[in-house]
Amino acid sequence: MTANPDEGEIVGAAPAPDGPVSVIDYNERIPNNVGLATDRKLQRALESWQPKFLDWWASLGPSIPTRDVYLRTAIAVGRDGWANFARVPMEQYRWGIFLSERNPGRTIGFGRHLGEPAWQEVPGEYRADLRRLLVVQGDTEPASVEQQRHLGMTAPSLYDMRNLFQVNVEEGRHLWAMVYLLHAYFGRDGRDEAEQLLQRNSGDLDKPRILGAFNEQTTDWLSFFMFTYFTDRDGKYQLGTLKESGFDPLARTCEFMLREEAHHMFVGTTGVQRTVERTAALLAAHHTDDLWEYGGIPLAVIQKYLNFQFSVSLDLFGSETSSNVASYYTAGLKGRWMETRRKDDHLLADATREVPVVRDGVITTRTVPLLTALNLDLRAEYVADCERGLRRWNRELEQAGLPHRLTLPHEGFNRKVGAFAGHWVSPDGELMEAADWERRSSEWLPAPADRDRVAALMQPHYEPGEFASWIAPPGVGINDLPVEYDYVRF
Ligand code: BYC
Repeated sequence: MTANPDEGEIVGAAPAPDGPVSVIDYNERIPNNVGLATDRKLQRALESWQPKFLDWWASLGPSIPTRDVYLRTAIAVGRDGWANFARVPMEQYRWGIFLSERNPGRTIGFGRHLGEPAWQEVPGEYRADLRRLLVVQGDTEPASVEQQRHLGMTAPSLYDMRNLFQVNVEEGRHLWAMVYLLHAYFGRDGRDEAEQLLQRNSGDLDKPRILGAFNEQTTDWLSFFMFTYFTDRDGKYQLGTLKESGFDPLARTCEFMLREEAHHMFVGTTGVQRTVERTAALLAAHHTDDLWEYGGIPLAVIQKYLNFQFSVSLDLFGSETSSNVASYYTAGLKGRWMETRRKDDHLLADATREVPVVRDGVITTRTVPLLTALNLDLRAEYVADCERGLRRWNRELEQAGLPHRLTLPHEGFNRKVGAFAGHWVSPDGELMEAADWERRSSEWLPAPADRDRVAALMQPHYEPGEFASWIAPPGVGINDLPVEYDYVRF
């Protein structure tokens, strides 16, 4: 078993359970650990949504036909033991509803209801806000599957293709998680929202997905790795705040989702790392930045992809100052990252924070009530986490004896939401005129020519143990299997 200390990710066999577990019943039409069989009305409602989900998966899920894939499926929800690995035909994957164990004594950890018992039902006054949070969260899950649907056609190896499909089935399950909450707790309008989650589609001009980054195309595997690194990481942080929610079913749902999310982070961190490793080896061997002819991706292009995905992911945190986030917090709906470990009053009524602002042609700060700055509080935690991966990637360059380094662009670069929207900031943080910025943007963001050259490298490699020229093989396989195992069969 191999643990990745940065991510808490386990890539080996599932450990034996050592805490309370609730076993998931796979004899049910919808596998679950929420006692669905005892609520006939809810069961019928979800069973009528299920075929629509399967139709959606068939038409907008992975487009490459496969016989079976070596996938991990949750079999029990407990502290540790929960994953089972097997070869599964993708269309027979058992999506289900899994919540972490209930802690009967749990109380609300922040806001005006601090110390009150966590809610098992939706409080009427917060119904609209909670529904909105669930819908935004739920909307991202199928969106990412849609964005990634053609990537199987150009997988750099069977190992990578398997990881893509693992991410996809889990995003599908995360959609189930939100749909369960909408059906179980929001009646008719929850059911309507659940329908809409399958009707909006990524990039659709008439019915796009709600958040910007989920309407961008994931055109190639470098984009995919950057997406799983930067955008899935937003997911990790947003789920972390919802895990603190006073609405207990949401908290328990997110807690379990976060366990699955760790694998997505792992795919991103190691995917970019292996790409950089290959680039570093080619750079060291050939002493030229133009690596295309050697089958590698130039570091400058990797940096452009990074700049793009980081900046669109920062937009996912909303504005630096937001009355929405203040009311979510005060109401006890959405907490802070690691809320329970924070040593303050968990009310934040008098606290303040500096937030960035562009004023009179300069980037400066202003002081606002902390409550309204909680999107920035979360974003700052996220950025610090992003830096950790960057250090890992830069170690590859260091170890190859190269002076080059990857960097995160300035928080104001390429932003469409918040204080920097409508301003033109370079990756170094220089405020520019729009025309100058536009003229230089192809130095900073992937230009069509860069994307074309990356796309040209994306040749599929479907022989076990074979890897594309632009990426190094991983150190270990999945679940203690060899790297050259046939993780996907056709
Ligand atoms: N695009 O007050 P503000 C994941 C809207 S990823 C478009 O600053 P707020 C995953 C905003 O809705 C995690 N619109 O925003 C990853 C508001 O509209 P209204 C997903 C945007 O509410 C990979 C207005 O602008 N989960 O799980 O404080 C693969 C004013 O905004 C955007 C969540 O996000 C945008 N980027 O914060 C698979 C958690 N940003 O109300 C999955 C749930 C803002 O005026 N969502 N707007 O009509 C939330 O907590 C909050 O809604 C947001 C925005 C953090 C998104």
